[in-house]
Amino acid sequence: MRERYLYHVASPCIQRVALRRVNRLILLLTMLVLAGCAGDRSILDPAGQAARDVALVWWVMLTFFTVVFIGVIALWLYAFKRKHHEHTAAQERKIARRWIIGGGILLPVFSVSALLMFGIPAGKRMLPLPLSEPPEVIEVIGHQWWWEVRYPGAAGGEVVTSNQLIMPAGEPVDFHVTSADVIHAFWIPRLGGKVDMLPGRVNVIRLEADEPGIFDAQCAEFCGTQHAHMDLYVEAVGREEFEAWLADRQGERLAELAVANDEFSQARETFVSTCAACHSVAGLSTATIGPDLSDIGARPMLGGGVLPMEEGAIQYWLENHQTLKPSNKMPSINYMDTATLESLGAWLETLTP
Ligand code: HEC
Ligand SMILES: [Cu+2]
Repeated sequence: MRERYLYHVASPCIQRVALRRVNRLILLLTMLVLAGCAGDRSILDPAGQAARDVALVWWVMLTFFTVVFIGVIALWLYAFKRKHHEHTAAQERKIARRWIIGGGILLPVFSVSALLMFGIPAGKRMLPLPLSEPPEVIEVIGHQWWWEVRYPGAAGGEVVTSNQLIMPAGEPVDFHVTSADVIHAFWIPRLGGKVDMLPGRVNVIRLEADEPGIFDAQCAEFCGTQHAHMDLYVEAVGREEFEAWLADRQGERLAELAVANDEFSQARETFVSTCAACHSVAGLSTATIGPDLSDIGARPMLGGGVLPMEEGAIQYWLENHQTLKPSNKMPSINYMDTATLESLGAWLETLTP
């Protein structure tokens, strides 16, 4: 009785409706999956040779495994359909051996070798092999939850910035990456990679951007509660613009900038007494517990992407950073009055080299 009832419910009409729903769901899922194929963080939208190689490996893998998948499904269906044969025990062993050697040894050896043929050259391109002209070196150090970026080769002496990475376009750049605390990972999806940032060890990856442009990057190894708020702004610019950007950030010029406005002398004093133990501003302090703030006014965002930089944003960060980015490593400074925070914010905003 119950069975008959169920049969009745699942009438062709209802089946069609269910099928339409399934179709719609598949369409929706496909759209969601495809939405990941473009955009600022897509490996399928490469902007450099290393990334193109990685994308090629991806397409080769997709094609190869689609063929294998269809093959396995076809065999599976065939196994259902074919007529049953009586085999002797010896025959069965022989058939089983054929499958083990063919499907278990030959097929994997062939497919893994074929993949390595594409994978090894792609990996080699990102190795720091000797070049006739040594490439620009940029050091990137991961912190919970921000990025320290250093340019040891800058013409007038080392340049330091945070949460932004400006690189020359159209030439290889060696990134020397490490970590100050836990394991992070350095990954600019549209340029290639990625590579782990390990405390106590420097890993090197060579990347190149074909053209000037802005690329998104994000820490790619879970590193604690605020891992998701560890964005890195990456911009590739022409060689000349790059040199000018570095020259603007020479220690002396930044130190002049920090004391340029007399109206902010109070804010500077507050900075030296309460912030300088963790932050550096060239000419005033040299700490590296928190991000270097010497050029903070010229950055596109704050707190690893929790706030876009605009007028008043720094004050907003100072007042709300523990709600914007809970348990980040900067202690709450809510005990300070609004006027102090406002002038601190306004002064920091003038630090635009
Ligand atoms: C105990 C160390 C410490 C002290 C003291 C401290 N900070 Fe911070 N600050 C940090 C850390 C760590 C971060 C990074 C937080 C994050 O994004 O995860 C930070 C982030 C910031 C940022 C955002 C930087 C960026 O690149 O987006 C600003 C601005 C800032 N601090 C200003 C201040 C000011 C002004 C003071 C003094 C009133 C201060 N901080 C005191 C550790 C400190
Ligand atoms: Cu992380």
